[in-house]
Amino acid sequence: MIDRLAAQGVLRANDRGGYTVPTDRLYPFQWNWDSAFVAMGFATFDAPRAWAEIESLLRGEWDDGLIPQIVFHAPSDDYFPGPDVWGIERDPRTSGITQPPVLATAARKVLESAPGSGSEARMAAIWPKLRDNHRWWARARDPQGTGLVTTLHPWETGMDNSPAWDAALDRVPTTTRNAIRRRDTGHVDPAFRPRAIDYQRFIHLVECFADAGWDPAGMLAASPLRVADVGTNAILLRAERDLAALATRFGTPAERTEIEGRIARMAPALETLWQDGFYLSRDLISGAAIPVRTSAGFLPLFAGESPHEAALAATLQAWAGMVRWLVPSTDPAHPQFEPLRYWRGPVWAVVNWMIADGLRGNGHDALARRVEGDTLTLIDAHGFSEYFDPTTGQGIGGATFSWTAAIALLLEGTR
Ligand code: 9WN
Repeated sequence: MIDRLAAQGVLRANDRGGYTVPTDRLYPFQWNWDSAFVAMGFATFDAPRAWAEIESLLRGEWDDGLIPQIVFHAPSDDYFPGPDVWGIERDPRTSGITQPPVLATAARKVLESAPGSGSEARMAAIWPKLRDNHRWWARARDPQGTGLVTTLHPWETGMDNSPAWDAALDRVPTTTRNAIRRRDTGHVDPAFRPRAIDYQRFIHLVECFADAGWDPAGMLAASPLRVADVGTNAILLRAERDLAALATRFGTPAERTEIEGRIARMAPALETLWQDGFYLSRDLISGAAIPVRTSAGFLPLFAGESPHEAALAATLQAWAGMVRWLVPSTDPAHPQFEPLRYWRGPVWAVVNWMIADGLRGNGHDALARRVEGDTLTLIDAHGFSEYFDPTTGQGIGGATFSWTAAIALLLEGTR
């Protein structure tokens, strides 16, 4: 049994006054997709606080509609790279890249879980910002209108050191102007974190974008890493569908038509990522499919109805035969699978929640229950850890993690 009060306590303890840090010390600022999940978690017991989470994230939105990966509401020396490495002068200070766009999905869920009590007014107030953010994705990251958005940094995928990015990252130089002063490895065992060379490339990319003046067209042109991430594209398509539903009440008919136009482009484009029996990200520099199966490849189920639901369910069953706990972040049969190292193998509760939702939406109730049940059992046994070893269940990374607590609250009651 999940201890609801303990889960609520994690969110309360990580509340820094209207925004929630992912966990104490390791991540001392507000992160984009973390806060979307956190808002849904808060909505299970405190709707006003859920809206505050969304509103505080949106205070970081840029005039052009970018919702940054990180909003640096208050200073902290506990994390690298801090605001000075990004060098972006605005108030509040932010990073200059983004993360998977779960926010419209979260806003819809918060609204539906707590109708009344001021929710409609708060939704109406944030509508223009959500709308502008979805326009930003289309304009800044798909200027040709292909239906697939481009990701420029592994941090934008939220799955930073996934083996899916290894080959694309190999082309990124390791030189940096900034000295790399990692703080994460002082909080967590380095064996469970990205490697030093990954960080050199992560920072090289940040400096490349700073040199482009954070201008979207300049960044796209200059970036030595450009991928169509299946996870980001699936999450964005789902978010567009949730935005379209919100538009019927909060937008204009023209805005709804505009969103439906994007959906009509994106849904078939997502299907072009189906290759060799799985959804694979595409390297947009080489043009080739990235032949690494990861948990992101199940997320088109979360985007809507998939013509490949049966094959995906069969693949997930096959993975279940290779590890004890679903869903490992990398195919356990892949040579780069590492059960303890961050996005190279461990189970992440937020990804499980999206996959389970997608399985259910595609008629695979039993498998959805298996994924939800594994998630709850892991949290029960090992606490609100950042991620879990899919072979032993061990909780790894930061403890008392906000998004893990949020997912526990969302899933409690499903079994
Ligand atoms: C960089 C906060 C974030 C998550 C990401 C996760 C990790 C940051 C880091 O932590 O990324 O954004 O420094 O490792 O990969 O998904 O949003 O929890």
